[in-house]
Amino acid sequence: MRTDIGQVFKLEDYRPSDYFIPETKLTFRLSPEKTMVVALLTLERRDGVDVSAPLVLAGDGPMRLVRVEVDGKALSPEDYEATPDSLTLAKLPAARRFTLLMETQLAPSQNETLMGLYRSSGVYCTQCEAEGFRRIVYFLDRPDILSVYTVRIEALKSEAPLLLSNGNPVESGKLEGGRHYAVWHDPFPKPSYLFALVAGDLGRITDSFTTMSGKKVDLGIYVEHGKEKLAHYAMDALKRSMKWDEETFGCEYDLDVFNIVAVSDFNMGAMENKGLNIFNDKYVLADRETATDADFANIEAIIAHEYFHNWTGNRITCRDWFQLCLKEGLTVFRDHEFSADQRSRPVKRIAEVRTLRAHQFPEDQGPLAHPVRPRRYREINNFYTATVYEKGSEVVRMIRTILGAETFRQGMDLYFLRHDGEAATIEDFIRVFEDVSGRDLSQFALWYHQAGTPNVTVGSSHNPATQEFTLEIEQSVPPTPSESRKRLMHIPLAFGLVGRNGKDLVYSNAEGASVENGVIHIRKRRHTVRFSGITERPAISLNRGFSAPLTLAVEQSADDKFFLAGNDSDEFSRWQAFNTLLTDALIDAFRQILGGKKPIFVARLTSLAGKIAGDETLEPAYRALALMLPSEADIARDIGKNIDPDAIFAGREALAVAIAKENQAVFTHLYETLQDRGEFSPNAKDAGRRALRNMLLDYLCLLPGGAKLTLRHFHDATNMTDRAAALTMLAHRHHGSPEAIEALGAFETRYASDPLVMDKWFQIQASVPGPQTVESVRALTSHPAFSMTNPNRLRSLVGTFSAANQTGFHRPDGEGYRLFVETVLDVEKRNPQMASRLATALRSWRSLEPVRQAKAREALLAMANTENLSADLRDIIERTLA
Ligand code: 0A1
Ligand code: ZN
Repeated sequence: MRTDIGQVFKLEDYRPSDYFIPETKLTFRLSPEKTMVVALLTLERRDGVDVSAPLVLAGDGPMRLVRVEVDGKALSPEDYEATPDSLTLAKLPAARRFTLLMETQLAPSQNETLMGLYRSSGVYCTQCEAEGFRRIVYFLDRPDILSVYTVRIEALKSEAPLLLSNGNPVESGKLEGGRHYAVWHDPFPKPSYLFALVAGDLGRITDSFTTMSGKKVDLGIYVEHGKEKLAHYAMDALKRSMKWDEETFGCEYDLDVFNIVAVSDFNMGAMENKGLNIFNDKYVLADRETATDADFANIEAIIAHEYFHNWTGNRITCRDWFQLCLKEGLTVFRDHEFSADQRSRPVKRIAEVRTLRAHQFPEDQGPLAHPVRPRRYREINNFYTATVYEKGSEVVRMIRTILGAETFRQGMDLYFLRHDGEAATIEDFIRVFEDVSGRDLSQFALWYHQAGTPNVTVGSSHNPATQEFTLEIEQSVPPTPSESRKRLMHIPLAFGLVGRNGKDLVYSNAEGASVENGVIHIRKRRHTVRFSGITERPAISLNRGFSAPLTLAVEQSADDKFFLAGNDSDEFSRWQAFNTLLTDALIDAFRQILGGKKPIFVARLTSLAGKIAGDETLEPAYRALALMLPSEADIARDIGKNIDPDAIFAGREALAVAIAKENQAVFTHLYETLQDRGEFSPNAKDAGRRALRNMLLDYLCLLPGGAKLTLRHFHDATNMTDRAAALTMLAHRHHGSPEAIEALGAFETRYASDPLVMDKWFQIQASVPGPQTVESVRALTSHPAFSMTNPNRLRSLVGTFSAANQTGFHRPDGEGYRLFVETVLDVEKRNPQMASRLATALRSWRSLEPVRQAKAREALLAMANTENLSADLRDIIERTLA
């Protein structure tokens, strides 16, 4: 484990390497305890670099260096200096090109970090992003070193009949002693983080895809034997992704084969290794019996995401890790667009914004805030964040909003043309859009460079005499760690002036800001924007489609909000209007409860929920999202400080009950009519119907007889979506009832041998609200299906408890935090990356009320005062406390 040495990496320190590695030849002789790796590198000194310049290669982990040769001649140990994290060669040949051979010895079976070469259920696999390759062999392990790889893998055929690496297969054959080999060659120069190897005994499904230029690509998905039938949805998603990328961005696949391997021990979702994507099996395996509609949608999105990286990430990669958003933000944008095209655009947009607010906003508003393109880091693993990914995607979306779809596409074409085969920067990316549009995007670029969620406040007035409608708009960006003074942003604010008939009013002129194609461009602190020719006072619909990731405070009457919630032609803003009304009511309820009062809700609000539920002009998936109350975390974020999670919970439950009571008849009727008929399909339409029906049940289960109704739903379920939804309602809303106990038991018996489904069972129990859940989570850590070493199990139980159970985790006596600290420190010994991800659950500790805040601080200090913390965990803890 790399312990913290306090080294800070800075963007401004970037220097090109003195040496390049045009060619890399690797031979792996695989064995669980003793794997030998021979790396033969062709090195090249950069023009102008002195022959005396030392070559410093990066290393990490318990790898043993057994041999070093330069130009075929063995070096003795005094000719080089090898430490666990570097190999330095000071005396090198005068020739510009020379070879370096290194042999290392590894023990993949002992590797619990899940970085570098490790074993998952007996399968050899690798994870090299960001800095895992250096755990295999010393290397210039940085993304701007692009090399052509040839990989030979040797293994016992009985242990590993399957031998995969990047690129195209070249050769394979038998060896002595029951061993065999395969050689792979990847003609596309790539950085080491995209290297991959898989060897093991796996089942597979195959298919093919013919690209737009008529080239046939062999597709393979490899899974545990017996799980092949669960991989067909992923295969279908892959073929749809390949087609979509050709049609939408002109991006064609470039190798003869494309393989995906599902493994059960994986720190993240998946990895885009060239031609050989490695996936967390959670994002590959699915059928109606084991996967929810949300799982299907995630699989589709992640398969697409990794595939899209082939152009945005692999063909054009990042110059350094500060540019991570260059590949991630852009690729998330692309996968979002793909899902929007495959499913429902407005529903997808609402879901994206909910995720952004749930994960990125708290990050941006807390101690871990950082720009989309950070300027410094201590541990790059801690920058695979919602800011880099999700906000990074929003920034790309804003570029498209500003330029228009057509010019945006021209910019993307230019990006591919100009930078193919390169390691690029955010500046390169912005420049292509400036070049195709002739616009100056320098102020806009602050979205990449400045952390924090901008606040925009808006007031309005209408003068019937002059027929003028005026908006007073003001922007501010709150201070974030290490950036106290902020510059003014260029904010594209999409808007509509909605008239009494629900249609947007047409104005004759707008002044005070540039207003183009339904977008106000805010660039100054204050703008007074005057629209002329406005005969009636409109309701203003702002930030339509969530055109910019900001928090918006509009001075607006309740009448206008209700009007927009029923009439805005922009579906996102219409959802937003109702959601704002719900949030306002929930914040008010929170205050009432803290003041010792019973919250009351206006009938106008609760009955609107019934109208939306039954509005046949809206698609069911949309109605389901509208009826979903803001989460406890959403409410806490909007309240901002002095958070008492118990009061938030009580207020939210009270509103749910009020809505259920008000609409019992409508909801019951709809619930009956929406019942599943016919064949199961995970398509968006059927999933939407299930989502609405389960949302209605979520209310009905609160009424008398609700537990019985929900138990019937559970037993009648013919798919995992309905079964898991009913189980959640019983466990959360009828905790400890005979119905809940029966359903939890039945689920456990049915799925005891399916780890991915048992994850749902852990997740549901870890998120049961209330103080008793700490004890049940602790008890569940001894359940036979649980494992402290498997990231999916850990995330399901401890991750869910700490990140998604507000009342349980933030128990006022600090017991939730104690369990959390124990687990994080235990996990850290094996898998620092996993530990530091778990540890981010305390990032919003300063917004808690004083008693909980003090306990949370104690927990953070307990971790901070632990000796020999990994670089990963120390970085998170110290920034959280700073
Ligand atoms: N590039 C991957 C994310 C990823 C990053 C680090 C990993 O190491 C454990 C794994 C995956 C993606 O964006 O999907
Ligand atoms: Zn990615």
